[in-house]
Amino acid sequence: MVSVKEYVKGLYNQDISQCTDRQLYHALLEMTQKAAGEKESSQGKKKLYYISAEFLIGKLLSNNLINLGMYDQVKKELEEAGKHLAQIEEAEPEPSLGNGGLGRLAACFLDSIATLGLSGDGIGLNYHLGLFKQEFENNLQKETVNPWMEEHSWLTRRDVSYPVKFGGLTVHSCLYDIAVTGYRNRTNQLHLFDIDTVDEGIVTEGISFDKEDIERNLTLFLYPDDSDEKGHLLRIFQQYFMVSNGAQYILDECMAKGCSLHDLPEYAVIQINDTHPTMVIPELIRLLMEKGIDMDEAIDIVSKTCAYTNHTILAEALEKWPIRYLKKVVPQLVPIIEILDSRARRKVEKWQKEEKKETDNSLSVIDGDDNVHMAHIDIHYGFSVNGVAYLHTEILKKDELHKFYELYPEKFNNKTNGITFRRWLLHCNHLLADWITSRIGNGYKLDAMELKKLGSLVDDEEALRQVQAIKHENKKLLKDYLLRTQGIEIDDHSIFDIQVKRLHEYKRQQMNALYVIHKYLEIKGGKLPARPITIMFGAKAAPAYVIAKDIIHLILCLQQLVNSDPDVSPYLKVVMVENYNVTLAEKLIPACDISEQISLASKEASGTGNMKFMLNGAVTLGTMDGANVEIAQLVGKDNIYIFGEHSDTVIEHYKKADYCSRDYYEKNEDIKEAVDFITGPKLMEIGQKENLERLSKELLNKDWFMTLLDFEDYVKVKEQAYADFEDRDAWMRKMLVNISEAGFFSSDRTIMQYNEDIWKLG
Ligand code: 26Q
Repeated sequence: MVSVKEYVKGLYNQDISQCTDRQLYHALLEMTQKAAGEKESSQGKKKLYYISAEFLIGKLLSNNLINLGMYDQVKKELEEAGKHLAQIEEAEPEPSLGNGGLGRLAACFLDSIATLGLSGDGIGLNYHLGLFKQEFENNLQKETVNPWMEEHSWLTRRDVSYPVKFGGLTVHSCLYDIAVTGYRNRTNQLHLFDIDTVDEGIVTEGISFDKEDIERNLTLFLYPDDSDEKGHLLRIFQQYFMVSNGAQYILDECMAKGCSLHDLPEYAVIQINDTHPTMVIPELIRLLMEKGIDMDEAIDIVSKTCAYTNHTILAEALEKWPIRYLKKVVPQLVPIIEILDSRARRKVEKWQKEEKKETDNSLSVIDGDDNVHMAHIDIHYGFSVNGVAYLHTEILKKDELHKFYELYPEKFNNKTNGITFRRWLLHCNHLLADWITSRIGNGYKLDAMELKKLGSLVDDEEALRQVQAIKHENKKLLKDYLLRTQGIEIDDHSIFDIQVKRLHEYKRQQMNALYVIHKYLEIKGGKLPARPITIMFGAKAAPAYVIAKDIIHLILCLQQLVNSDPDVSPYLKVVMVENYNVTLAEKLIPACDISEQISLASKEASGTGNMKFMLNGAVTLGTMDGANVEIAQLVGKDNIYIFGEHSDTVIEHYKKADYCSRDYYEKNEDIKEAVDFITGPKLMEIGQKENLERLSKELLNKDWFMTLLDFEDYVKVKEQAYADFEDRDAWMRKMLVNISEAGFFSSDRTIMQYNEDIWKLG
């Protein structure tokens, strides 16, 4: 490897010490890109294409330096010249090309695919502005643009272009690649399609823009506000643009390898990340027919090539598009989708007759209201359907997709999510990673199950003290970072209780906020906690999601009230970090004591934040939902705090429609007091009447995600966790058990399972 010193000299004719952080960032970016380009990326016969509307990759510099084995030398050289890598990293913009879990999962998967030496690329869109940037103003969320593309960036322009035809408009794509470095292994590619005519200048106020100017807005934003028809149409334009480019690229690559298109499934497997890329199925069929393959065979080929991952059980999140939208945007796909519908209907009808089942049309592609159900296309015309955690897959099979499961039992399988330990341990928590290495060697970096070896240290007092010291050091680092970047002050001797994730009612940030009110009132009444508590939140709400924004408003008002009350603030602090993103996650997670995973049981498909916290030695406070179930099983009941109603009971409540939040409000004085406080004089003075009243009404009259049902148990178990925190040795043991059992959640394990069961790459 060429030295940084030499490289910088060649580039700027300067010494490292004379360069700005920005200059050094550019130099390191170039060096890293060159090194990545020299790695092997030879193609086997069969290749995986992971197609996804989101890849939440986060900053890449440190991650790539680690994976390429350059990190230590670069850091040393910089330090010798008085520079710090952590500082230089701050010059790197974060590409926010995803909303949350699903997008971050795709990024973790690309890391593992390359690390395992598998042949597999990502296919997505190059959103110029990514997810909006969140700002707080008057205790409300405001959205602004979040540009990330610069002259020097990780994007490499490729000499590839495809025509993509929409109803009434043809555009010509361009392609950018981002190198995906594997840990000490090959380099793969993330292919991001774009068009040259996108114009950032069309953004007017905040994140408003002309939704009909497709040539200028096609890849401008990730998921534009989708509350109206124009927003939905733009989303379909984006989806088709992605899959048409993807399909053309895949066919070209296969043909270049000498594949006859009849043998496509031997050369390509396409993993469809939720329903957003579903149109790749009819598009591939269309392209194969254009190349002379008859329809029956085209459908057969595509059905053997595509596999579908489901990430949600929320019925309202399952995509269905009115056929008239598709007629407008992608008229050429409509006849194909209609044929796919009639074939599916025939198949279902025959099966229902044979099995003597009642006939119904609930499995059709197009329903009676002329809506196209994207997931139904995937299930009928893909060869694999997987959920993302044990419980999630079970619920799909038993409830949400039960009939499909009966029809195609062989297609259904579970692939419990994972996270890449390179980013979520080696990069974000150097102190812990170095300590682990000193105790059990380097093996865990490629075989995460080796972390189990740490289990034998639970009775080693020195080890416990070291783990405690590392956690405290990370808390101090977070404290400094929040003070410097957000002007927020926290006490590093307090308990760090953290809930960071997208804002959604089912994730129940509102329950945590109600707890804050409860604790505030207790402290006001003279009941003081044994140790100060810092409750931290980080969350973006979808711009059009009214109640989610009301919840943010409540948290921000509580932050103002609690932190400015001299009776309370020495014991309780509320922190809502602004613009929660991957970069902030990397600072928050290593510093966390208690990880809040409090979704309503049955609603969180998996969660992946829960895994990141566990790996970094936080103890989970959560419901038996998503992958929490598997965490609980691995660490045992003494090392996790579980509360709340069981998923079966919750599902029953929905079926019977017998949950009434007001009953809980009337019955329980603590609940009543906390809910009343939302619209009481103290918060009304700080906040907006309209928002607070709407939220309070929602909790009392609807509470669709059953906050009040679980509140009492939540308070009880949370208090137990806080009390247990005081037995420092016992707590460190819990931390160690969590770290040592986290190996299962390495995305390397997840990817090996995808490969063994679904992709079968050579
Ligand atoms: C759909 C239609 C129109 C506009 C937007 C969307 C849309 C966008 C993003 C629907 C869903 C998403 C993202 C979903 C998501 O992040 N799901 C999460 O996936 C994680 C990885 O599997 C799981 O861990 C989480 O439990 C799940 O919520």
